Amino acid sequence: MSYEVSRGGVLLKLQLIAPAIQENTPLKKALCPPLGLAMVAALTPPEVEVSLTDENVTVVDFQKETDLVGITAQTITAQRAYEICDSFRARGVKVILGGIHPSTLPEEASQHADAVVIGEAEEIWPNLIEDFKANKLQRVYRQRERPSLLKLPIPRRDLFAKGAYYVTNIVSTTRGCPYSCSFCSVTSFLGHTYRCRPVEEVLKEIETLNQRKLVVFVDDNIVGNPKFAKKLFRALVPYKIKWLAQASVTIARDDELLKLAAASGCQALLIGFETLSPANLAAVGKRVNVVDEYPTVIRKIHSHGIAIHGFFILGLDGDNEDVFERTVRFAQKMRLESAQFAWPVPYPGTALCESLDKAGRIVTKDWSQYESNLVFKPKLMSREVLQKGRDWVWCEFYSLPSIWRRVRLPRRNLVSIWAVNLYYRAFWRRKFRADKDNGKFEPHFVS
Ligand code: B12
Ligand code: SF4
Repeated sequence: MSYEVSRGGVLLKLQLIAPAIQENTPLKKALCPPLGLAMVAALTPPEVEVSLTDENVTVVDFQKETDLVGITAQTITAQRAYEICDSFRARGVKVILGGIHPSTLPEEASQHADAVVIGEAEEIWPNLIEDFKANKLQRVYRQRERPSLLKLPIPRRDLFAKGAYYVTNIVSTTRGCPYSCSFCSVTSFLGHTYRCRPVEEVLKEIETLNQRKLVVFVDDNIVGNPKFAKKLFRALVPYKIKWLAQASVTIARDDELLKLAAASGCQALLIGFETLSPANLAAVGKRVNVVDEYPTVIRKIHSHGIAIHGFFILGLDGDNEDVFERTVRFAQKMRLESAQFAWPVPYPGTALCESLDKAGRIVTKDWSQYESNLVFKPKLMSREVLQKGRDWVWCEFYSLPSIWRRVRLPRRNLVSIWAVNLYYRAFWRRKFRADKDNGKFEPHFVS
């Protein structure tokens, strides 16, 4: 018996949910909305009524009339995703899990869902909906080939909660990465090949954005294919947008590319420098980076008026206790506008996870702790030293004298850059205060 017949021809109601990443939600505002779910919504046949709940900014309504629930999960949200799955299933509602974590650990996800979607949804989702309607849902749907990025539908941004995000204009133009850094989930999830959307289709999507002032490209590396990037940047010039994206250091090796990025409205690049140690870089397989080049890369990018948000990892296997001071002084000296300092997180499916697991160095597989807690034993220092050192680096980098020294000079977007710095400063101060209340170490703020 088909689903329409059993419901007397009524519309099918699908609820898509992004689980909260932290306690004390909903927040007044989150950074950005879940683009993956907006894409799943766009892939859904028109006879299905779709709603989208981002638990970071709204409460999940478990009583809402719903025929099918689709939940996305990263590792950090997996635990919460499973709780939501279990609640809906206890009410007899069928639940589908998708996204990077269920794709990596489908057997684990299967224990909480009626079906698991492994990989990108483009080719799978419409068939899954047909199976659901015919009451023939399979346990696992696996993407056979990486979907082409040709003629992708436009994500259903109309489903995002209004006024709930700092940035709503997030756009994806490419998928995959030719590199394979041991700590990164991207290659195993999206493949080694770098797939690009047709530039004309990206432009059409940009034209649908409500206010196009600031666009964030969520690609892992906007310049992974320089030919594509140049075509995109040239085409963006007349749109007069401002944009941000992640990029590799290679952008500074190609003057034309860098010039075009600046001309097309690039305001800031998020760059994974990761480490100042060539041995660490080799060990994690980040072949694209050359440490000696970093100062030139930074100066060149700055000379085009583009700000840099640096990503650094502290506590890699070649790091001893001097990594903290060395890294923060470098980031300060180079006047990075902002930066993040993480410890290695052994996400399932990564080479890092496999090697640490084999060596018995992973201390917990409670996914909710991945990111917020140190979940592995570092090689050349104790866990406590890494914890304290990482916290000290954040305090030092976001101390007022440090912010002043790094960003005082007249430059583009000065107000936004200060706002980002003060946001990070406030965020970490709050966290350290909470840690102190819980009896944990509280680092000393320089000011
Ligand atoms: C943009 C982005 C962000 C943004 C926005 C996040 C958001 N609200 O969605 C911000 C900056 C806020 C962010 C934060 C974080 N991120 Co992030 N982020 C990304 C990035 C670069 C792109 C994601 C994206 O939008 N892709 C485009 C959309 C269209 O694709 P998609 O989401 O994968 O969805 C497709 C499929 O996965 C599938 N799908 C997804 N969900 C579902 C659900 C169902 C039911 C179905 C059927 C299918 C399906 O269908 C979609 C279409 O094909 C990815 C890297 C990557 N390439 O995946 C990292 C990535 C997802 N982030 C990562 C991490 C670690 C984080 C943080 C924990 C970082 C931190 N230190 O705090 C936080 C967590 C916050 C959170 N949970 O929202 C890791 C996750 C690793 C893991 N195993 O969990 C990734 C993979 C980066 C990496 N290098 O490893 N992130
Ligand atoms: S860290 Fe960057 S370069 Fe390395 S695999 Fe991930 S996306 Fe690619």
